[in-house]
Amino acid sequence: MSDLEDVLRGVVGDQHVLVDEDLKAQYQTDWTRRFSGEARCVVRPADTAEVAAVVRACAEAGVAVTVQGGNTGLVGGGVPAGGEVLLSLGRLTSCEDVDVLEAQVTVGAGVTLERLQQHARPHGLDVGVDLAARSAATVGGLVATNAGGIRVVRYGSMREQVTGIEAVLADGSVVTRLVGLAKDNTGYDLAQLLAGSEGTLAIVTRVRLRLVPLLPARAVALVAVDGIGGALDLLAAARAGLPALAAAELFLSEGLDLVRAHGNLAAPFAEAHPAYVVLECAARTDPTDDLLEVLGECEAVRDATVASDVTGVAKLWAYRETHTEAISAAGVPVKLDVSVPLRELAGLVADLPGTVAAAAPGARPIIFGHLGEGNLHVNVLDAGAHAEEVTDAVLRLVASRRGSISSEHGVGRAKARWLPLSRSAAEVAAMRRIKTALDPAGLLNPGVLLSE
Ligand code: 2HG
Ligand code: ZN
Repeated sequence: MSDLEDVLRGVVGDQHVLVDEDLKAQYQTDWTRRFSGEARCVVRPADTAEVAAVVRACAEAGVAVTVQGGNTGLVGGGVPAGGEVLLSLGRLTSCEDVDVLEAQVTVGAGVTLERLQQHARPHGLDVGVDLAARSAATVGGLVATNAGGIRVVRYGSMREQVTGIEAVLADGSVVTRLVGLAKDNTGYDLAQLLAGSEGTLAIVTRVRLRLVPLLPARAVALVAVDGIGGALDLLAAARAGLPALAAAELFLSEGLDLVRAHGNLAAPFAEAHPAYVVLECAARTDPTDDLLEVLGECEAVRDATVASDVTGVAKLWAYRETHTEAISAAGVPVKLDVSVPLRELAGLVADLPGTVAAAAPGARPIIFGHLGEGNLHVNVLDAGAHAEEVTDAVLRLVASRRGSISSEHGVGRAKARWLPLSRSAAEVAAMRRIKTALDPAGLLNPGVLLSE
């Protein structure tokens, strides 16, 4: 092929520049099958120096770069639009020794969340972020998208775990700040600027992360409630009464029916209920008694089942964590990820079915998510040719309730045109100026986050 591919082969080795269609295929389509685009080639560098050399070569050739981690994203931010070099960071798997004194660790962008958990846990430490895609999602992608997941209620999003970063800028220069000082007020915090920037400002190649105490004793309750009002009453009681609270998740009866049919799961309760909350407590010693006490005192609880053994805990989590795969098995959904202030949550959930039906007659909204943050995953099945109308209607509804059009999955390509619903003109203009300053030629992830 052309000169650029030859230069890239010289940097990463022949076998790590993929040009054959069948080899490129798995990188060009996201796992939900909703986004795909043709990459000029796929390049798999091994370390920061190789990433920098690849970026320099692309910059010289004027060819844009799409950055990909574990390809578990949900907004098309890691697949090409067409013609880009696809930079896959899966080989950046360095794992430095866990620094037990600082409770931090430095790892490469391609390390999966599961591998990182396995690396930290023998030292009595754990990762503050956890999510269902843990076996494939990589640290670089988690940071670039500021991923959330099921522990945000306790430890915050990925951004809160980041204490240092190494990244390659659009001109191929490298910024490295991996000491992880607990206090450091020496100007702009580049690590925090890059967290959540979706690969549009720089390519994250290594990350220093804060670790949290490993809490081996877990108690999980699956709780039936009458609706969102009851779920929020339970959340308030759990926040006030359970210092060990580690997760507070939500799903509704339609989602339960779907995951039960998909996974052949038993009904958790004798009767069906409108809404269900998963509460998890994590501590050094068994937190079950505290959990039972709070459930016993909360009037919103209609029924509850509690587990603290590994198998029982996994069984209860399956009702929540298998939503994504059960939905994907039922069809290709419109996937929206929104958040509103908690006081707006009940109104939003009440309005959603009507809004969806008006945009796409016969469509089925499946609603679940992270209760603690007012973060709903609105997955709409059977929207047919009306995906755009559903997206527009739901995102406008969310904006009218002072919400965010992207709570934890990012904006990607999927929602770039709706960004002004959540960000003022002045904010978007400031973002564009930052983008232009760091990537004047628009080489990194064009079309992601900021529409072209
Ligand atoms: C989750 O919370 C993930 O399970 C995926 O963020 C959400 O599939 C989705 O829409
Ligand atoms: Zn989620």
